[in-house]
This record gives sequence, structure tokens and C-alpha cells, in this order.
Amino acid sequence: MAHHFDPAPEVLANGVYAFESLPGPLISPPERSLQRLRFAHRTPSAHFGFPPMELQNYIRPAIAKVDSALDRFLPRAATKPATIHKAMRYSIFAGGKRLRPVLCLAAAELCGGSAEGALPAACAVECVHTYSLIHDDLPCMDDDDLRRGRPTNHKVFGEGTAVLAGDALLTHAFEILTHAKPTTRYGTGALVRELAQASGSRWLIAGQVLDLENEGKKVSKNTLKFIHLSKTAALLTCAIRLGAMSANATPAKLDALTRFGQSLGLAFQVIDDILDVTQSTEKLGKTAGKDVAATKATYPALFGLARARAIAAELTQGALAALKPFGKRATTMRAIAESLLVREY
Ligand code: GRG
Repeated sequence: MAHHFDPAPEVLANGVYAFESLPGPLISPPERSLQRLRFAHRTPSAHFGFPPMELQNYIRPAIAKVDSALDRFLPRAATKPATIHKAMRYSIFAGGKRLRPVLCLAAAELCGGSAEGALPAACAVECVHTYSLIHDDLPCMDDDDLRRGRPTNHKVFGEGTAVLAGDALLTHAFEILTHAKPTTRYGTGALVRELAQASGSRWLIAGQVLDLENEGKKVSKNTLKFIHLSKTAALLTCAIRLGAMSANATPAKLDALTRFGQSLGLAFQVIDDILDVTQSTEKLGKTAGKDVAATKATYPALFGLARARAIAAELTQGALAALKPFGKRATTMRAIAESLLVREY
């Protein structure tokens, strides 16, 4: 069976990656709904920027379900050797937004499944995501001291343990994923392949490799899009696809959600780039201004802030358009996408 993460992006003769399948330029977002989100009340427990009350009512219990499932799925802190299990739990429970697991649960429900049925996939993706952050923060990568508002894993446990905590989370993710119930369309092998491909050397790691290789260089639009698509959008899309697969989604629904995930994932990273230059370290919970300091390839660097903001809005609009076949059932998914566009951290 053809698989979403199978084809590597086409590499052109000049070494540039082609993105014919991605949504092109789109129209501006509806100003009215943005204003509603901008002025919605923000509570300290709000994880997604400015979610309106109805969305908070969805996100809070979803995060609680994910947190308690992660607690069940991960080895106890006292399990020997305790150091590694403490280090894994330290980063997992450091206060991340839980965006990917929430999207996974929402995708399952959108396709007629249950949040409970999607929990193994949601937790598996969060473990892979957390591993990637632990490794990204290491001195040999982005070299950061702060993550999720706390000292980074290697600052607390030392570099060796941090490398191993990342490795262990990556491996444990696949053990967790085997707890997902197979459906008539998607067996355990299909779910495992999905996560392995999204987090492997053609997607997540490809993005990180190009990110490192292009520091200090002026990259083309296509290369920048490939970096963002692979280092951020691939895992986010994978979370959504796994949620849909846990609900035995039809191929048509899976395709629509793949388009949604790719546009949303790109928008999410463009906004991340913007926040890096517009927000404080305190607000972000990670060191602000790092991209400029490391002369990273980012949307504000390549296009300027105003154009980067417009691109994020266009990509969000593209994500919303991909949800059209779901009609009113996609209200929560739409609200998540809209709230991410106006997030401040
Ligand atoms: C294999 C050595 C080795 C390293 C892998 C792949 C990788 C390292 C790093 C890529 C990770 C990275 C920094 C991707 C960018 C995606 C992104 C914006 C992450 C932050 O996501 P949030 O804001 O984080 O959802 P929280 O903390 O809220 O979960």
C-alpha cells in the first residue's frame, strides 16, 4: 500500500527540494475570527496562546488524559536505573503545550473514533517530540540551557544521560505505539511505519541536518520550506494521521487531514520563527533570539516579519480549507488552527 511518508521530496538537479504537492499562496484569514481570538481571555493554564473558552474546555481535559496516559506508559521514576527514568520523566512532564497529542485526539474524534483509542499514538508522538527537543538542546546541536521554562535535560542530568534519555524516549515511543488497537484498515505495522518514517532520516532528522548545515547561509525558499516541513510539520502531521488511523479513517479523510497537518505544521514553524524574534525568553520558556544569533534559516530572516506573518496566515487558511470536507464536525480542529496563529508562546 502506498504510504504518505514513503516518497522523499523530489530533489532537483541543483540540489533544491521540490514541493509541488504543497498548498500554494492563499488568501488572508477572516479578520473577525482572528480578533475574537486575539481578545479572548487568557488563563495561566491556557497552553495554546489565546484559546477561546470552548477550545479551553476541549484542550484541558485532553491534556489531562494525555498526561495520565504518559504517566502510565512510562517506566516509574524509581525503576532501575532510576537516573534514566527520572531524566525521561523530567522532560516529558516539564510543561510542554501537548500540541501533537491534542491534535492526535482531535483527529481521532473527527474521524468518528475516541480520544481513548488514540492515546497510545498521542503519547508515542509526544515521546518522539520530547526526545527531539532534548537532543536539539545539547551543546553539539542548538546548545540551550532553557526548555519549557526549565533548565534543559543535560543541564540537570549531564550530557551523557540526556543523550540516553532522548534515545530511551525514542525507543519507548514504539513500545507505547504497539498498545494502539489495530483497525481493519491499519494494522500495528502501518502505525509503527508511520511514526518511524516521520521521525527518521528522510523527515524529522532530515530537517535537523539541513538546519545545521545551513546555519550562516542564505537558503532558497524551497530549501527553507523543506527544512520546516521536515523538522516540524512531519511529526505534527504524523500525530494527526495516527489519530485518524486509530479511528479507521477512510483514505479520503486521511488525505484531507494530511493536507491540513502539512499546512498547519508549516504555519506553526513560521510562527515559531516569528516568536523567536518578537517574544521574551520568559514568555517563551526557551531562549529567545537564538535563530538570529545562530544565523538560522527562518521566514523572518528570508522574508521580513510582515511577510512572514502573512505567510503564516496564508498557511493557516490553507489548513482550514483542507478541513472543508468535514463540515461542522471540524469545529474543534478549526479552533486549534486559528488559536495557534495568534499564540504568543
Ligand atoms: C537525532 C541527535 C539527534 C537529534 C534530533 C530532530 C531533532 C534532533 C531536532 C528537531 C527538533 C526541533 C527543535 C524541531 C522544531 C519543532 C518545534 C517548533 C518544536 C517546539 O514545539 P512546541 O512549541 O514545544 O510544541 P513544547 O515544548 O510546547 O512541546
